[in-house]
Amino acid sequence: DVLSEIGVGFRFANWVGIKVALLFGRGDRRVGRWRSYSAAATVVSGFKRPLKTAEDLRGVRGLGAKMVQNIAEIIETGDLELKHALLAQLKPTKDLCGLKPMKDLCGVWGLGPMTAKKLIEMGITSIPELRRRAAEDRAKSLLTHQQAIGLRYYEELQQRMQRDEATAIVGVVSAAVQKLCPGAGCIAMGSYRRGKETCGDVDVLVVPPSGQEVCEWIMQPLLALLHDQNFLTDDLAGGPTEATQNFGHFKHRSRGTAPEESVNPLSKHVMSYMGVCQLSPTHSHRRIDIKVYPRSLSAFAMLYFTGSDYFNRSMRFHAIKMGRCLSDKGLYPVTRGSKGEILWRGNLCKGLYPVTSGSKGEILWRGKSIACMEEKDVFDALGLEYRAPHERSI
Ligand code: DCP
Ligand code: MG
Ligand code: MN
Repeated sequence: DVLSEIGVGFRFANWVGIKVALLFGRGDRRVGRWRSYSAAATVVSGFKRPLKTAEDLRGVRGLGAKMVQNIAEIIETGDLELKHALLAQLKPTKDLCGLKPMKDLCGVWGLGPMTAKKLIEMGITSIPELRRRAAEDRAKSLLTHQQAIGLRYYEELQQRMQRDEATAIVGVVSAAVQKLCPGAGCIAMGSYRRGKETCGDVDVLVVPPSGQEVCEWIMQPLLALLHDQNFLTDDLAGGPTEATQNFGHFKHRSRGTAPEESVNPLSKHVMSYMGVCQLSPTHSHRRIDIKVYPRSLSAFAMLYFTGSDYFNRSMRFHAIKMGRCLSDKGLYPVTRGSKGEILWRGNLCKGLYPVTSGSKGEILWRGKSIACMEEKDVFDALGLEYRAPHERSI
């Protein structure tokens, strides 16, 4: 618990650290330290045997000698003296005074620290000020289309909704899906599936009817129908006018030596949409994410889309330790490179070879995905005990 407390501190420190680094153009070395505590907390919380003495941790991967010493201290005294020193170090940054403009501006959907920094340099330090300047800026060069939508609904999108509103929103999407493709699955993901009382947005996964492998064709007519119903009010990404093919599929670096099979041919049947919806004119605008996946990828998609993001990171970290790579589309065996490893060597020229060297952890080869029809199969393949969605909100 003490470790995860520091782990939670890490999440905060990491957020603040990154923003500070971007704001002042330098890295915060303390962030690295928090990262190792966070990793240790993940390892310890996933520890299946009873943890009685530090001896039980001997040989566990991901825990350094110092970390084992810290854990021994926690086991013996129930506390970690270092924790107080570390948390004390955090104090100056916990006061967000200087960071308030950064925090406020980054609250606009689609607006990241880079744009925020630019805006702050232009003297824009608050949402009202940003609204004034964006309205004056006739050329609309100040914000992207997405950021402008984020700014328009800033207050509404800051609010989390109650579960029953999310239920109603999924109901609208589900009815439209059934109309277009009877028998297709339409499942609420994200915080909703994890059983949270409130949801920041609504995440919906559409999977083909049983017996069918793909149904990505549904995305365009589904969006058109939901727009006609005045349910969708704005498109943020993957909208009907864009090619809705998923943006995130595996791009292999050309200099690598991965065989053809490293590209998952099913990923071209994945569709991803982000937008804004409204149940009725008296309801608030809400963020909605809709994804369509092939049947054989649905277990990986559900696992990813259920989250939490932190849980996903832990599971992916575990997969890496096992020489695998877990994504929303598969669980692959991989070979990773080490730092400085020579990936390509050209012809001898004036006594020297031109070379391309790799970085640590870079994927050099990726095999075919292990087939998993259910989420539990993914846990099994990774040697992990199954965790139900409501146990994934770490
Ligand atoms: N996800 C992820 N990494 C990210 C973003 C998302 O792994 N950087 C995955 C895990 C999330 C899921 O997608 O649980 C849905 O993303 P959301 O941003 O909608 O997060 P949640 O639904 O978990 O929380 P919220 O209630 O704030 O929407
Ligand atoms: Mg969500
Ligand atoms: Mn979402």
